[in-house]
Amino acid sequence: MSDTTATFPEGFLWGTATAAYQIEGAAQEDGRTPSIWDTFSHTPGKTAGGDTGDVAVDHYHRRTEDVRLMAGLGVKAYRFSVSWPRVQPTGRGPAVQRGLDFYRGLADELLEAGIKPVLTLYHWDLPQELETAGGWPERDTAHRFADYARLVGDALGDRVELWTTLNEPWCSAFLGYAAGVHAPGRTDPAAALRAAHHLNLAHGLAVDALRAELPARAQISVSLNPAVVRPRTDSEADRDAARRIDALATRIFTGPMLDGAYPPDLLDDTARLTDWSFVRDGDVALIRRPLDSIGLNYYTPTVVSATDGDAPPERADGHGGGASPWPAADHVAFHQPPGERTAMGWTVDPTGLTDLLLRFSADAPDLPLYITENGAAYDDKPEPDGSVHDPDRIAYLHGHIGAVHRAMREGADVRGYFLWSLLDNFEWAYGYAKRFGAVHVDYTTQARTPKSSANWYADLIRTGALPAPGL
Ligand code: GBH
Repeated sequence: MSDTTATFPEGFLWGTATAAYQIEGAAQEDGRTPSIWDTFSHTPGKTAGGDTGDVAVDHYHRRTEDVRLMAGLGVKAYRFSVSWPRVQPTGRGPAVQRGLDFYRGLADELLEAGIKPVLTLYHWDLPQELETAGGWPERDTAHRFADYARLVGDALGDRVELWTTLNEPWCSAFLGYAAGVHAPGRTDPAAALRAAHHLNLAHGLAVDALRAELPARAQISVSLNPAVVRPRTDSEADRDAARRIDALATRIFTGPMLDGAYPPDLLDDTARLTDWSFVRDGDVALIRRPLDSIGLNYYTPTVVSATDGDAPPERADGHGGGASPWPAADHVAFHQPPGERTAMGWTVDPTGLTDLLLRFSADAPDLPLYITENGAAYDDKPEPDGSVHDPDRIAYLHGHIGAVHRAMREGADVRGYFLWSLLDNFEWAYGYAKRFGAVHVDYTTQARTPKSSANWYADLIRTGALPAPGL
């Protein structure tokens, strides 16, 4: 075997990932009530083309076919999320059995197919009633989340071993409450910081709630999207801009979750917006609960520089001239890193993934790591014969899975990789215009067609070896 072939350990967990609101549809069936994403996507001007998740890719009715599709690819694990308003429509009170039955049935079908279910409790679909009561900026929402975690833990603890509390709390807090480009679409940076704290608290309370419900073999994790922040130059000002963004993107979560404190520099940087008095004595102890692993989602790095505050910062973060997702960081400019881009406009840079893994490996040496999301959108178009060729996606995956292997060679304890996404789906504010799937979906017929990347991924899973580039 040539030394350019990267071989992964036996038992490495090769998976695919999705999220409830992006794929399920059936928005009004079996007792489900609106989430903040139903409200947001039905508000004119919030999503591309006015797209909504009402139907999405109809996974609620095509679950069995989708599991069969994964079995055909030889996928070892499937990361999905539970729709909170399907299970607990008002965000309070007893569970709806039909809602839980859907996920119990899904887990059963996965287990029968030899696929490990990996369950995320929250991938952004807060029950609208809880937002109406104040949403994540309100402390009570964290307690509601712990109750919900208990219900789901009780219903699925016998079937699911791998649990994730939150997916990307950064997006929930800062895209949802500061930039307003995600639901609930608010643009209040101080509220976003409160939301971040209450998401942290929700995570910690949910870990305890799950531990109380789940058998001892269960593993509990959280999926973060730490920005891989690079200063544009080595100047002190640019390095300070990178430090500030790192605090807002990553250490605001890992500080309390892993280290037991909010970073002092974060508290200083944001002092003009809040005195952080919403953090009560004892909160950080509630947040820092023992975890079994960390999930990391990675797509592209972030390059920043300091501006003098006069010129409007060049924004390469997809938010145009709108409100910033970065509270109290107006003098930080975001730059498009050079290189090839995906259909999202995100630069392809696998070195960021190696850096991310090595950073977490150094900062949390006792915790195994999973890549819980990585992938790319491209403008895939079916050939006349219906087949879909996506060499760009294969190259992207090749580069990034190679980057995972590189981090492992340098000592990172990486246990699995989840391709985002199994299917083309509702890409949030971008609607159906951006296709992340390894499997193509025809949005008229709902027909599923594995793209060439799906077959490439199936070969990788089968052999456990990443061929040298070009093979
Ligand atoms: C993930 O979000 C989601 O978990 C998943 O549901 C989604 O479909 C997938 O990725 C693809 O988008 O421009 O300032 O927001 C990733 C969201 C996008 C958040 C890039 C950070 C860069 C900084 N990330 N974004 S900014």
